[in-house]
Amino acid sequence: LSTFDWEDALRLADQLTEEERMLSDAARAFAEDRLASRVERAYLDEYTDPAIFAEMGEQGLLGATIPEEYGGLGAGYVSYGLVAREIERVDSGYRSMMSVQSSLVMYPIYAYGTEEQRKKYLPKLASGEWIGCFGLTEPEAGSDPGSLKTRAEKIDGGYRLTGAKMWITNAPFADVFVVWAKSEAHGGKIKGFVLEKGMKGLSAPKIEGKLSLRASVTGEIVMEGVEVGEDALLPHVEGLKGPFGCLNRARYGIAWGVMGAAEDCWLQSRQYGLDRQQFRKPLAGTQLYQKKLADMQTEITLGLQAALRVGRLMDKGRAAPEMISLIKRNNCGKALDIARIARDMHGGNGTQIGYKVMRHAQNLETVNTYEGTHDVHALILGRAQTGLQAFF
Ligand code: TGC
Ligand code: FAD
Repeated sequence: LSTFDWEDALRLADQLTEEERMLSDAARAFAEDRLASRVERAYLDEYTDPAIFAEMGEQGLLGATIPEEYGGLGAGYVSYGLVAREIERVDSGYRSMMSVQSSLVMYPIYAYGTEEQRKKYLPKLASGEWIGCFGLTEPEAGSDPGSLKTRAEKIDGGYRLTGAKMWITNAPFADVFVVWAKSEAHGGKIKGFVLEKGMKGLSAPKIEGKLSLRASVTGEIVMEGVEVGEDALLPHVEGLKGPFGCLNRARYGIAWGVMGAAEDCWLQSRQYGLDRQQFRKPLAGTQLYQKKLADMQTEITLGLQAALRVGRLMDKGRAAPEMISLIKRNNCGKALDIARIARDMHGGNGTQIGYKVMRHAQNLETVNTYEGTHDVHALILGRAQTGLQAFF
């Protein structure tokens, strides 16, 4: 039998290719050097530095799975997941910024757009020169996006869009807006449109006062009769499967990302327990403390292993959306539990920004909610095994 590496209990690293390990190491170095140093101030001030996009772009971390001819790395989905894990080890908000740009803006333009749209948008989104956002959710359509109300009317040479989107990551400083609307010219079916900052009737006010993901800006998208040409339409998809095709990829990345945040909480808690003495012994020498550390290690190890399995299947084109629901739901729920317990294990210090665990716990509240809540993914899995839909 071999020795046990407590930090990598099932030897995840051995299951990666040399290229995957290199990209993961580069993402970790970037996150430590460029993101870790600014996150506390950003979080306290509820400030998002738009320069982060260009810095991520320089490292090749935006649209990693997009082919090189459009500015991506042409990397696989395991690589994309490893990047998400390293960025979210620092902060879920920074991972949000990266995954919206990559999976929710670049992917639909690549998969559903024309060659002209790909050439116009993808290289600038990959470099971070342009920032993108994805508008699906509305004030009255969250878990049920099929009931969205944004309308695209047909006008001479294009469309007129009217409606409002809510809770949109990156929106207040976005240059490119991928929005989903019911199009009268397509029998009322959902179609995707690419809007640009500065269009008449388009605005994106910031939503103030979030107590979660404070380093990632969130806004509304207000469309008051925004007129666009035919070239704004994403022609190659119709219906809810358009936005869901993007969400499959982003949800998969989140399943890796949250494990990064959970690992940070676990490692912080272990070190804190070794350093902190109460009752004349280290906290880490108590049975209760060790049980919590063992639970964290177990859930993180299993969650990463499951994410790797789904990533390998995605790279072979064999992953089903329900597999992604399973890992998104499990890993978000487990990461949130781990962060809350880590906060408790730090006692009073756990409330301080410098100990990180409470920031992770606050962030993971959102991550457990967006891209399909914990319960919505349970209903997707329940429907798959019973054949009965329980949404309504
Ligand atoms: P349903 O009848 O199930 O499906 C309607 C059509 O969509 C297709 N479809 C999918 N296609 C591909 N992948 C998937 N995962 C798909 N899920 C559904 C389906 O085949 C069908 O196609 P067709 O051709 O037959 O019409 O739809 P429903 O209305 O019953 O939906 C139910 C439900 C709950 C599953 C779904 O609406 C859901 O997942 N709700 C959650 C909403 C959500 O995830 N919103 C995310 C907003 S974006 C966001 O949060 C970004 S945060 C990013 C960040 O900052 O990191
Ligand atoms: P609701 O759908 O109203 O759900 C409220 C509660 O009811 C939840 O617990 C839910 O599980 C439960 N529930 C709902 N339906 C059922 C049911 N049938 N049975 C049982 N329980 C049910 N959206 C975008 O389009 N783009 C973005 O970039 C984006 N970024 C976001 C960033 C942040 C910080 C946040 C907070 C949200 C973001 N979202 C974004 C929106 C996000 O996807 C939604 O908040 C999420 O899908 C849930 O919708 P809702 O908030 O309307 O909650």
